[in-house]
Amino acid sequence: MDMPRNTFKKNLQQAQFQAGLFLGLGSPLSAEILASCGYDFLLIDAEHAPNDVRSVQAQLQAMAAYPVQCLVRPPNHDASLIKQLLAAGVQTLLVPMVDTAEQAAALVSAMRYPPKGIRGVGTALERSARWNAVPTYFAEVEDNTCLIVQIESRIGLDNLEEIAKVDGVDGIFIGPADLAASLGYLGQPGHPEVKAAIEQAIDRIVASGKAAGVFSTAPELAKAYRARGACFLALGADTSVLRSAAISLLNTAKPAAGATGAAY
Ligand code: 3PY
Ligand code: MG
Repeated sequence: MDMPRNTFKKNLQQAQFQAGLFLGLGSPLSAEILASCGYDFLLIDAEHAPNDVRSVQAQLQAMAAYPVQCLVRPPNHDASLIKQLLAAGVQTLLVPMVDTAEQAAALVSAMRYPPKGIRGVGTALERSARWNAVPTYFAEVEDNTCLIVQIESRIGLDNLEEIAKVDGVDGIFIGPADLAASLGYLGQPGHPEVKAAIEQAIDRIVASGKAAGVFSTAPELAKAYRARGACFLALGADTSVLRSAAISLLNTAKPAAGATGAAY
């Protein structure tokens, strides 16, 4: 069989706009429902949501029949966890809390086979290579593997150009909630100072030649970040979509029964 294509990476290279949603429900069923909705990408979150390698794999399997790109956010930079996630068939990782070029380089190394990196070879056991059913796997794996690093701290912003220079980093994604906290605005990701910092970061990412992305649940912020040059946006999370839709429905029968709350 053919190597599964990483069209998310290809679209980043061509600066083609992509809109996505974070998945925190940990459910193959809800992942499949969302895969049918037309998003360009869905990101299974294992940083804040209760996902492990098995639940990630089950959601990838549920979404495999749909033309949606599946990303995963691991909880940390651990190379052996990254190895397991890649083995499960994840082709794009979005890694949180990257503050330095050294951290970014270590992540690239974790995702590449020797001699370029440290990823172990075990394709007979891996969904990534469809258990050796993909004859071109080793020739095509690097072109179909994508690393997005998250910058979400003051120190990460200070090091942005150095991080962007790392070969193998395909894109940089700004996390407004953590960045707001780092800048002294905990719980205020839409604060004007945070917005200004994000816009400057987008300018610098675009100038570096790498793709820029942002998590932006407020439509007016999403619009502003896109206009500034961000080419991939996460528009929210399944948890918030479920909660706000449930509350809106309840409000049709019992007005003002509930408030949706923040969506980050
Ligand atoms: C943040 O806003 O900190 C995030 O990581 C969202 O993706
Ligand atoms: Mg974050």
